[in-house]
Amino acid sequence: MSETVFPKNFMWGGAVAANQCEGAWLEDGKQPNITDVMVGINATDPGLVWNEETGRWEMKLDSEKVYLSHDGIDFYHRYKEDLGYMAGMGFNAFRTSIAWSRIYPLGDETEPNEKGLQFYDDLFDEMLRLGMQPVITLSHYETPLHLMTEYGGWANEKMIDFWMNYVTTVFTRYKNKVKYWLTFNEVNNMYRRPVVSAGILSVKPYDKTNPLAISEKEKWDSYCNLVKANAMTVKRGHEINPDFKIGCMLSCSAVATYPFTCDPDDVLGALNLQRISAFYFGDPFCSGIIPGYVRRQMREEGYSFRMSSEDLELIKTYTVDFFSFSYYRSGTYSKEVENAYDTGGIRGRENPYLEGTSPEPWKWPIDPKGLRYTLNTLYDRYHLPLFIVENGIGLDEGPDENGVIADSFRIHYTKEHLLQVKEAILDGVDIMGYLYWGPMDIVSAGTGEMKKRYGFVYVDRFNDGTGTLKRSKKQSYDWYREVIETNGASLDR
Ligand code: BGP
Repeated sequence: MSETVFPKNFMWGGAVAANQCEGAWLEDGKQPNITDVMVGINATDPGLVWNEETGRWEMKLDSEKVYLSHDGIDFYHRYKEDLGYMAGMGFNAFRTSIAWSRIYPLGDETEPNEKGLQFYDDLFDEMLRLGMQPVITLSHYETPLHLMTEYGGWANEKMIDFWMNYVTTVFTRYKNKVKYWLTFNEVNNMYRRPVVSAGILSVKPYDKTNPLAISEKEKWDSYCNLVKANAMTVKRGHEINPDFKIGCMLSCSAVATYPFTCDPDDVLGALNLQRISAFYFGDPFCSGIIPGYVRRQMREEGYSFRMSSEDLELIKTYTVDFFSFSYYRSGTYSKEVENAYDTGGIRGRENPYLEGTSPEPWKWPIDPKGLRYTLNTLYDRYHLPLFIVENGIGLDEGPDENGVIADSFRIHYTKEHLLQVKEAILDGVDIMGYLYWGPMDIVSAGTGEMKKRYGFVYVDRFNDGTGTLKRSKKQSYDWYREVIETNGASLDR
């Protein structure tokens, strides 16, 4: 009996996103994407103002704010050093995104930006040279801003053509370098963060003081366009390279939503939350259907569902090859309280049975068994290979007087979650791999800060934008290296 439960071809590594690490936000032809006008995707005041003259939203950054993502951790210029650190841990896979607006800066061009294409050629070459499979997200909250201000983003079905032009370009360009593709990062967060998650702006706004205000019609039009585009992406990808593995990518912390009591209202509420937060995209992407509970929600929101029979046939035929997702924490549903949400998932009543939460100010609940629950729930529902492409813990930490970063809490968090991945493998769940989120410190998605550090590698940059950008190993670096080297066997020691 081999010393480990993890399959020998298990993909071990880490994940980042272009908008949270590359920087170079306007370099080599790149134009802004929606995250470039926000300090974190939870921001309630994006840098957009309505111009009555032009009848458009336009970018207006706040001089009082520090947009850390504009320089990120300078991955655009330092990726060889960073990938060297990743290779030092023995990664055989590395996830990042292609910034759509490096390839088609405005989004509606017919010809791509060669400098943008060349950057990702160089990046993927380096990953392959170091023995890492690229796992590439086609859009990680990175819709070109011009497509949103000019066309309304995904609320406009023209987006499907712009998207397919982009996807065809990068599938063709990298068809011999990239095998694993993810479509829309956490697009299911549309239910609470539609502007960033689904790349939508209201071009006929009912509230010209609030760019985040979109109508139910714009939301559901976007949903239908995204579901169709996802199927067309799978179709096109397999035409360009039949060996491509194309997966969806959903935020699934909210799948681990527990009923706070055995009151049927809490049980039904928890089921409904799983549906409206994750399954409403998982079902079309994986099972090729628009489920009845979605059509009921549409009806109750006054939206007349109008997908043609050809489109319904398309989404039925071209479902994804695997299901990838992020998991950070679990939550509870109680009919007694108003539930809140952030990049980690639902925040209802605190679960008294968990070991605790991450430190202030984020206080994300720590629930490793929630990952085993989520893996089994998703596998039972979709019977597709599952790929954990985000799991990690953000901590406010720094070097001690000897320059050591003793991040034992990160080792604890990651070990406990990996032990539950092992349990799920023993449960018979087909798991492709585990990519730790933020293997080097990068800019937080939710809050746009550097203070929330996920990395095994520390990056000397701070919320005020100062710092040398120097990289250094934390104690968890060698711990994770050994986990990979032993293919998970060291977890049991
Ligand atoms: C997910 C995003 C990632 C990542 C993660 C952690 O929603 O896909 O971009 O950032 O959240 O969230 P945060 O950075 O806010 O801690």
